[in-house]
Amino acid sequence: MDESRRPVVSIVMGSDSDFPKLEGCIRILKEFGVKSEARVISAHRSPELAHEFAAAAEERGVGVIIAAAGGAAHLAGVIASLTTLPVIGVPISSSAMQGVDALHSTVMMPPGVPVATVGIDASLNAAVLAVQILALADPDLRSALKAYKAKLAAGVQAKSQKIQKQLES
Ligand code: RP5
Repeated sequence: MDESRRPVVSIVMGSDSDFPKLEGCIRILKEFGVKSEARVISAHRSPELAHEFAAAAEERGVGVIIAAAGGAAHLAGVIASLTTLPVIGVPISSSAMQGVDALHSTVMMPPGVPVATVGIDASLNAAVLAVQILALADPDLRSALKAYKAKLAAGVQAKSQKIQKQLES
């Protein structure tokens, strides 16, 4: 594959029904200019594919894996058991338990096999964390992250000013 087109972040999800919850993740990675790919892989419905994917990811040049799943969410954990790449888990609120089940299934990993778990449906944070990991070896990404954080701070200040104006009027 043409090196410049290799995905650096691989986003995997348990079902296409999870895809709408990954909109924030995809947007942030695009904003930072980080190449990504998205795949549907199920730890339970397509376990061989999950194994194949995890075993080959590093060799394909993937740096960080973001794994999103709902219900009894084992996708991130299974992938983390088969690779030394950092795996970020996104619990999805797709079941009757509104993602609490997926949160516990994703975060409660055994010692030695971590999954960096973000909040329920918090795929945007998964992307920011992925960029922060990649930024360790990329000064341009580090600068872009500093600008992003400065924008967040400016947004808070603007909200504060808006509230103050409302109180004064
Ligand atoms: C999980 O089951 C998926 O990650 C999804 O959140 C949920 C429902 O999947 P579908 O029945 O919509 O395929 O494995």
